[in-house]
This record gives sequence, structure tokens and C-alpha cells, in this order.
Amino acid sequence: MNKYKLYGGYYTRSRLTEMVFIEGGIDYDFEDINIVNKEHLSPEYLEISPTGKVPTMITPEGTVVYETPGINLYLCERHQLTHLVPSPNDPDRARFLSGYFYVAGELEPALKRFFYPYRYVRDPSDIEWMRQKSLQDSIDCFSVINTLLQAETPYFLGDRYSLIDMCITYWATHIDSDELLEEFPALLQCISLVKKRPCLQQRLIALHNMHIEYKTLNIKH
Ligand SMILES: N[C@@H](CCC(=O)N[C@@H](CS)C(=O)NCC(=O)O)C(=O)O
Repeated sequence: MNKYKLYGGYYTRSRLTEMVFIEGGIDYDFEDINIVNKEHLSPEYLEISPTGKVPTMITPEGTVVYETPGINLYLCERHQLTHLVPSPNDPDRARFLSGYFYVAGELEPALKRFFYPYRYVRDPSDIEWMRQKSLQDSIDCFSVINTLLQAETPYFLGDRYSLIDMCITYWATHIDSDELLEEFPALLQCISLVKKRPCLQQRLIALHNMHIEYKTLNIKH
């Protein structure tokens, strides 16, 4: 079987897909798309990626898969990683899907606005307002997740670790200051457990450093 090919990049959420590959023991090739140098806007990449966003994945059969939550779900289901994604008849499935789509549909877009506030305003004087508003929207999402976690600790599915814990941890790493999440103990407990997973430990440390570095780049495209 050919390998999967992941078009990802250092400062991108392809890191989350790589964590799925690692957790699933799935082999893949990686091609770096440097978003700082705008490689995601190059004609070559746009031939591959329908959205011009990173990541994009090619299956061993040559199908293009895009949108990170879709890629990650696809990998888990295709490889029957039921320890990461409950299967359709599993009683945990409903809670899993609800939380998974909440993160994908509410938290991720808020964080995207936080990182690219200048794209969402008409007047440059509103950039800082948009950044702060998006940060607050993200924290509000973490608050909801914290409440959900309080009911089923320590993981989102109670005793059972899953892909959603990985997603929550990945995105929480993007919140600038630990203090902002301080009032969410159930969330912090879940994150600290995920960070201890031997196969993810190094990745999550690297991710934290990468995030700090990214902030110094002042990207404006
Ligand atoms: N909804 C997409 C968003 C992808 C996305 O925005 N990726 C970022 C990198 S993390 C990107 O391509 N940024 C470049 C840009 O938006 O111009 C997904 O979840 O895959």
C-alpha cells in the first residue's frame, strides 16, 4: 500500500493530524508547506489543495482530503482506531460527535480570528478589538468544554481518552497565557493527562515552543 501524504507545515494544525498518525501507528510522508513564505498560495499547492489552506492529505489511493477535523476523523475511522473515535454503535459516540463538532465549529474558528484578526475588520483600528474579542470567544468555548468535562472527568468521555482530548489540548496550547485557563480545573486536568502521553509528550512541548515563536513573526497575509 502506498503511504499517505500529508502537506503540512511547521506553524500549522497539520501538527494535530501528525499526532493522529502517531497515535494510530500509521506511516505517512510529509511535505512541508511554509505558510510564512506563502507557499500555501503557490500555484503548485493550489493544484493540490482545493481551499489553499494547510493541511491537505492524499490517501494511498490518491483521494484529496482537506479540513483537519475531516482528515483526522477519516484516519481514525478508516484504520478502526476505536480507542480514539467511538464507533457508530458505541454509546459514547453521541457525546464524542457533539464535542468534536463543537471544537471544530466554534472553538477553531474563534482561534482563527484570534490569529488573523486583520482579516475580519474593515478598519485597521479595530484589529486589536477583534483580537481580544476572538480571544474571549475562545475562552468562552473553553469554559463550555470545562463544564462538560466536570460532568465526565478526567477525559471528555470520562475514563476513556479519545481524539477530542487531543484536539482540546492542541488548541489550548494556542492560548497565550496559562492564567487565562486557570479557572477551568477540569480542562487543565484533561490537558495535563494528554501532555503525559509518552507518544505525544515531545510533540506537545515542540508545539508550545512553536506557538511562542509564531507570535514573534507578525504575519499579515
Ligand atoms: N478549517 C481548516 C482551516 C485550515 C487553516 O486555516 N490552516 C491554516 C494553518 S493552521 C492556514 O492554512 N493558514 C493560512 C491562511 O489562512 O492563509 C482546517 O481545519 O483544516
